[in-house]
Amino acid sequence: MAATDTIFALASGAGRAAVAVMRLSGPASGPILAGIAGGLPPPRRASLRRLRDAEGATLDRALVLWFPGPGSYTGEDGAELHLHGGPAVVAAVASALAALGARPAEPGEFTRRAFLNGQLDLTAAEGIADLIAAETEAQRRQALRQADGALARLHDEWAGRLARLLAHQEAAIEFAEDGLPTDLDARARAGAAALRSEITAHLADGRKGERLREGLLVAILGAPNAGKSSLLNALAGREAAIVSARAGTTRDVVEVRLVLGGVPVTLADTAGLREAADEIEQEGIRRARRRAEEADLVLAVFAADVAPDAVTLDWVARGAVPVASKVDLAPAPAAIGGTAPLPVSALTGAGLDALRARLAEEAARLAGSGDAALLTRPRHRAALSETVAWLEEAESAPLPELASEALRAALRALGRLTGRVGVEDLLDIVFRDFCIGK
Ligand SMILES: Nc1nc2c(ncn2[C@@H]2O[C@H](COP(=O)(O)OP(=O)(O)OP(=O)(O)O)[C@@H](O)[C@H]2O)c(=O)[nH]1
Ligand SMILES: [Mg+2]
Repeated sequence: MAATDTIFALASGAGRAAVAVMRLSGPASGPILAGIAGGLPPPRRASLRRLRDAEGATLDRALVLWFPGPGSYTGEDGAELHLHGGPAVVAAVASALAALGARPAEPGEFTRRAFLNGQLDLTAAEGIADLIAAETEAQRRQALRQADGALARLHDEWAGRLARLLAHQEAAIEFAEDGLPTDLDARARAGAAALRSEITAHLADGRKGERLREGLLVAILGAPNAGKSSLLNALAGREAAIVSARAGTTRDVVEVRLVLGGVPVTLADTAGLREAADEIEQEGIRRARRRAEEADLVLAVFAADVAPDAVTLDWVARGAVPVASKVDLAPAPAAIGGTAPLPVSALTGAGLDALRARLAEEAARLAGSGDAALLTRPRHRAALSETVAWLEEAESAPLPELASEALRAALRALGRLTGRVGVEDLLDIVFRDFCIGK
């Protein structure tokens, strides 16, 4: 349903800037633009205009653009005002727009309207939100790919196949009623099995897309005094955590943000693990364990001049990357728990480049490079998991009618990915070119 009100918002960032972009969308955009700019400019061309309020006082001289719908971002009539970027200019123009009948937009409302007007699907809208939030190169690539419709195309291909399977299944039911033999039921079920294994393979992506979107968590864990905080500071390039010769210095989780291999990484320094008497330290150790459990990757740090303790060995056995610190004091052991540790010294800087390279490699393995059409949100995973469950149901349903119901439910679940295609729309398309002689 088309929106009846006209909205405006500052499209550029708040605060002082050379240019501020005010955006308008909705049915009254044309009259409002004409009112403030002294007439409508030609469509989609920048024109320099004097903007005036209702009393005729000049507000600013600005570049204005007129975007008649439906070929606009939102699909509605819209406009842009490229103002001088001072807060007072922006405020004056905003009140003039409000006086002409527009209202301030809610967050995301322009893109919401674009979705409701069929200009983009839900995954593309999410891609645009991610593109605005992207902080690293790999995140930018992933967001752009999704905004360009990579996930939507995958969805369309699967939905098209599923709709055909459903059409076959329904034809099988009708032919059976007419007493005609057919293998349509068997074909539909085999097709469901093939589609299910394809979607399942896509779900088994190691949450790469989600990890890249959210960033990775790397926890530094180890015994007290192992040199964990010194390592965090060395990697961060600043004294983020307190370092001292006293065991049990770090009590809370200290986090720094890094970019490794194009992936945003939160590096968390934690309290040294030991049987602590002090209740503050005990709480710190509890937090350290919790952070490590949540982490995508754990660095198990031990000092090269002290044999690694059982807790460190245990984390290495669970897949943590062993790091031998303080190698300026003693050589690193060749292996601990069957794995060669990475030798580093926070004091001399030895081994830090190799550790950074290893972390970048792990980040790429865990989060990808943003170059594939991956699932980027839990809701994508939920929609596809439900689709898979219904497909399984369709394969094993005892009656063709039940298989047909399950396929219909699978199509509905899949449609939630893009929020765009209803089951009935797809069936119309399929039945239009699916001649079954009836
Ligand atoms: N020689 C040498 N000393 C180091 C190195 N890294 C850390 N140290 C020293 O080891 C001691 C402990 O360092 P921290 O970084 O505080 O160790 P930690 O693992 O964070 O200790 P807790 O927070 O108590 O668990 C300090 O006296 C550091 O100066 C290193 O690479 N070489
Ligand atoms: Mg510490």
